[in-house]
Amino acid sequence: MAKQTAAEQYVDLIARAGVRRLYGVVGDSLNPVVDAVRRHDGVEWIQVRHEEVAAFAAGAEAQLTGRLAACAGSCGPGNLHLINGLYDAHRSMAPVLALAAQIPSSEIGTGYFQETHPDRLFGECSHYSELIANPAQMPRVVQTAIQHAVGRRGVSVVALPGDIAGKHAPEGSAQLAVPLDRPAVRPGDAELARLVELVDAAERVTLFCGRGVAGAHADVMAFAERVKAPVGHALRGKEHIQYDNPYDVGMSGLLGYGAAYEAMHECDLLILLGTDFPYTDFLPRNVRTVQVDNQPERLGRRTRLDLAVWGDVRETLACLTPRVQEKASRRFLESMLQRHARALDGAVSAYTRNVDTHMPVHPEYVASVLDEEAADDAVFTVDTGMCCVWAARYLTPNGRRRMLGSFVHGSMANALPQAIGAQFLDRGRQVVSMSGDGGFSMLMGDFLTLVQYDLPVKVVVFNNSALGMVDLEMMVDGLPSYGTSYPHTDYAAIARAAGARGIRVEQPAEVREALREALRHPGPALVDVVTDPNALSIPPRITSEQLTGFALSAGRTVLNGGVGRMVQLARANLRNIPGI
Ligand SMILES: Cc1ncc(C[n+]2csc(CCOP(=O)(O)OP(=O)(O)O)c2C)c(N)n1
Repeated sequence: MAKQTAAEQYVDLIARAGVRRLYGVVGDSLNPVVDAVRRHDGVEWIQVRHEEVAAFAAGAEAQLTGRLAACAGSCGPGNLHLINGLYDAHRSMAPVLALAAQIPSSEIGTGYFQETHPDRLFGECSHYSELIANPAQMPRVVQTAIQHAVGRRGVSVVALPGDIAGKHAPEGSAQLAVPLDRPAVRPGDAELARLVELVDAAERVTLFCGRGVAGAHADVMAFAERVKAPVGHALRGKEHIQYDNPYDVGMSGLLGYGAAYEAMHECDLLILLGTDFPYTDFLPRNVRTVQVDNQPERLGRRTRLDLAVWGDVRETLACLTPRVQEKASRRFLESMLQRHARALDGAVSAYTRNVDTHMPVHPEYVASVLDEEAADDAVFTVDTGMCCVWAARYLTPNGRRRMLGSFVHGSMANALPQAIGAQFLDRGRQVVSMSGDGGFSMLMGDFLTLVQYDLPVKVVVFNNSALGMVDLEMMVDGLPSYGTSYPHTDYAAIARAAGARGIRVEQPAEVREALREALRHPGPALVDVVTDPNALSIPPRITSEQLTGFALSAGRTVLNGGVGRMVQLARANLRNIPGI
């Protein structure tokens, strides 16, 4: 094999680890790597407009596939721009390898032009962050970085000075031993035995599910049936557990709805399955609680536990279900299903009145029509802000749709960049970015990336000319709105000027046809819907002490609003109850 440069070896290694795209912006110290990508058949360079977008896009790919994805930034400001997207990827447990190009190695430590220390800077948002100071480090440091990202699920960063990138790497092909399939984590026998005892001793069991139930739908359903348990979820559990679920009692949390809160507080055994749900005020204090998670550091950090079980949800339930006694009484389950249906019946009427004539257009109406018109396997990316509320309540999961957001890191402007990553992964799949006007305009430059690569992403801008979520926080806190409004902007005109399809919607009657037209359009399209900034009603029981940003809250349903097709699902579940 011909001698490779360190840059060539890097690209070869990531290609072998399954990386197909390297997102980034070129520049000086990064040029040898980008040139190596140009000459490599297996990896494509994706030229974005802002490195933060590169990191978000790689994070989206990794979240959708569970496989390694990659991004890169040039030295100093170039890689510094990656940081927010890398935080998001890391906290979403997305395996992402970031290449942070570094200034010439001879200059490090001298205050040189564009000098930063990426190996230190990225320490907090990565499992591994190392400088390659000698080309001989190349294969082993990159392999270690990949193994950290894949094995521990998060970000790894390799800092590579431009001069080292251009030097010859050690001869011979680079080594790479990356296990791609995750092992199952089976809980210990003693923990399982104690869990069986607790379940058998309980009369009313409730399950509360987070993202850790991914891939365990059938196991959760089988266990819920055996112990007649209502099943609630956190936002990140929704896409994995709410569909085909006769035990569904909705979502808990600030954006929650339905009877999840009641089911969690009125049971005598609460089992937290694969959730790191952070709002402790929503968790009961006087209920026996078990937590199951394959990351032991999460056990007990949100609430006091009677039992901590270190294991995969799937593996744990597969061991547990056959060992626990089947419960005969469905009384608790049925009463919670009824409470859930009643709660949703009340909620849905909050916005459906006059919705097709209400001006400005009600954002909940847009979300509900989008839910009906979007494909059964669509990927929705959801901006932080009010779009999270609309997505939580109106997107109907079915096991094939996916929903990505910045649900742990909570960054604005995530939706468009994540849509870019999702669409590169599969150009044939429908990808819809639910963008706030604040979020969209924050990283709007990368709308041009859609046009440049003819990516058929559909951007739906909920254009309320405001940082609406913050307006709401201020209102609840008794503060006057300040620093939250924008002058009105016609994003459809901007989209058209950029060379994409742009559709402006000001009338409710236009919503459905505009969304249909955009979804049918073969290329990038943006639907700019002028929406009502006063879209949510706050229940009177919320006081200023109770809500400080997202941090609060002792209430059950904090934000009132509709709940879309979930009403039908709740009613359908009631049909299975005899006598109703
Ligand atoms: C990068 C970043 N900056 C600021 C915030 C604080 N913040 C959270 S939501 C939000 C408003 C979002 O406004 P917009 O995108 O217009 O959506 P809306 O809530 O109006 O639907 C702000 C400023 C944040 N989460 N992330």
